[in-house]
Amino acid sequence: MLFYSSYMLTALAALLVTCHALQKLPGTPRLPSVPGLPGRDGLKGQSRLPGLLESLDAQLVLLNLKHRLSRLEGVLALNGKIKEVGEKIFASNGKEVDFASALESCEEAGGTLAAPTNEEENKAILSIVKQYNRYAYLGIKEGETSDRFEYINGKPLNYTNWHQYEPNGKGTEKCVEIYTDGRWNDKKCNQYRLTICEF
Ligand code: MAN
Ligand code: CA
Repeated sequence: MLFYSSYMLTALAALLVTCHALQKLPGTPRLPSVPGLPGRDGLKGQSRLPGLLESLDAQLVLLNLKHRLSRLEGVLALNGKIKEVGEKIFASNGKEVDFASALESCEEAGGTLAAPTNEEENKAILSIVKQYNRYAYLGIKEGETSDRFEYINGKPLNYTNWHQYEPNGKGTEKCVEIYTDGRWNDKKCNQYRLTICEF
């Protein structure tokens, strides 16, 4: 998680205020040259200050938003509402429904069903499974025509954690559940399982 110190925000705000003050001075404002921005001679008859101010203002707004978001993430993580791994956020609504309904609620919320692509993600999903002490469906299905398990976006699996002797459904168990030990089992899609989404 990234933290933006209030010092950085204050420093940027101070710079912005200084620039505003400079703009009010009589005569053409003189600013040190900024790498990547056109020099004074590059813009005939107009100051590049307004553009610079706009860009600083946008950066300050962005920095503020990031700072606010990271604080919100901190609160949600502290309360055990979300698990963050890399760019992914995992969360559950605590509901046990069949595969199609679980996928639907995840998509309605702007995410999709959680599908671990490595051990770290599997552990994060497992921590939610343990929190509720309920098996959960993963965002993995057996292909319609192929007999291979794949992510629900159709991409091939790059990580698996099958339980011993699984998958054993031979085409009759097209969904995948994760047990409370983190191992996977191919399973019929009409069972009631914990909904865990990724965002
Ligand atoms: C049940 C089902 C199967 C699973 C076996 C394991 O029959 O959950 O999907 O493979 O148990 O013993
Ligand atoms: Ca099975």
